[in-house]
Amino acid sequence: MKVLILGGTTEASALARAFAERGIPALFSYAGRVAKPRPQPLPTRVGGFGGVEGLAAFLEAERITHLVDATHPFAEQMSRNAVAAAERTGTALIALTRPPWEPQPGDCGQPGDRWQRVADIKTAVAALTGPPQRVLLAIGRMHLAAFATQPQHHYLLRLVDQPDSPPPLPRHTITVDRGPFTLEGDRALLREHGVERLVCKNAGGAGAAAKLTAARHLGLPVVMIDRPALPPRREAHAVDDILAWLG
Ligand code: 3Y8
Ligand code: NAP
Repeated sequence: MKVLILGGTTEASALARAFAERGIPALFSYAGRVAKPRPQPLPTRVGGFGGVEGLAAFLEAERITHLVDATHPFAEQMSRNAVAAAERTGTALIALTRPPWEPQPGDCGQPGDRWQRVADIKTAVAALTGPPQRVLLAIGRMHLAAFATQPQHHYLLRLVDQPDSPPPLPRHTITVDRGPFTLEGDRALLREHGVERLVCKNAGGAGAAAKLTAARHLGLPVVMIDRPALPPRREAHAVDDILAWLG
C-alpha cells in the first residue's frame, strides 16, 4: 500500500499525523500556493502535477495504490483531476471533506446568522452593489481583483502572504494571518476595523469558522459563497473513516 494525500486543509494535516503515527507509507502534496506551507510529518511534494495526465503519470511512477483528496471544497480543479486520474489508472480514490456550514437560528435573545447565500465569486461581487461599507473579504488572495467593480467599499483583506503587488482595490487594508483562527481573534479583528459586512466561502470545518461566530455575535451580515459542484466520488468526513477505508 502507498497513499498520496492531496493536502492544504486542517483535515489533511490531521490525516498526515494519523498516517505518520501508524507508519502507513504515504506522500503529502501541496499546490505551492503559499510561501511557507505548514510542514508535514510525511515526505512532501509541492507544485502542480500537470493536469490529469501529470497526476496519472505520478500515480503510476510512484506506484500509488490509494489516493486521498483532502483538498479544500473550493479546490474544484484538483478534485476533478483526482477523479479523472484515479479512474484512468485504476487507483482507489476517496475524498476527505467537511460538511458545509449551516446558518444558526437565533436563540433566547441572541441574534441568528444573517447570511445572504450566493453561488460564486461573481454573484458575491454583485451582492455588494450599494453605498460604501467596511467589508471583510476573507476569501484569500486569488479572487480579489473581481471586487474592483465595487471600488466604493473599504476592504479588509485577510491574506496568508503579503502580496507582491497591491490588489486593484482603491481603499483596502491588508492583514496577513493564517488560520486556524480563534473567536477572540476574529471578534477583535471585526471590532478594530469597524467591519460592517463579511464575504466568505462555505469552507466548512473549524479552521475558518470563528469569523462567522463573531459576525453572529456582532449582528453583522455575511455574503456566503456556496461550494462549487464536484463530480461524484466516495467521500468521508473523518480521519477514522479513511483509516477504515484503507483497512
Ligand atoms: C496552501 C497550507 C492546516 C491547514 C490550514 C482549512 C483551514 C486554516 C482558513 C479566512 C479564511 C481561505 C484560504 C483558509 C483557511 C485553513 C488551512 C485554511 C481561508 C493554507 C495552506 C495553503 C492555503 C491556500 C489558501 C488559498 C486561499 C485559502 C486563505 C498551509 C494556509 C481564504 C480559504 O495566498 C494564496 O494564494 C492563498 C490561497 C487557496 C483561498 C484563495 O482563494 O486565495 N487557502 N491555505 C495549500 C497548497 O499550497 O496546497 O500552510 O497550511 C491552509 C489553510 N488555510 O494544515 O492547518 O482547513 O480550510 N485558507 C477559505 O476557507 O475561504 C482563510 O481568512 O477567514
Ligand atoms: P484548484 O484551483 O482546484 O487547483 C488548481 C491546480 O493547482 C490544480 O489543477 C493542480 O495543478 C494544483 N493543485 C491544487 N491542489 C494541489 C495539491 N494539493 N497538490 C498538488 N497540486 C495541487 O486548487 P486551489 O483552490 O488553488 O487550492 C490550492 C491548494 O490550496 C489546495 O491544496 C487546497 O487544498 C488549498 N486550499 C484552497 C482553498 C480555497 O479556498 N481554494 C482554501 C484552503 C486551502 P495541476 O493541474 O498542474 O496538477
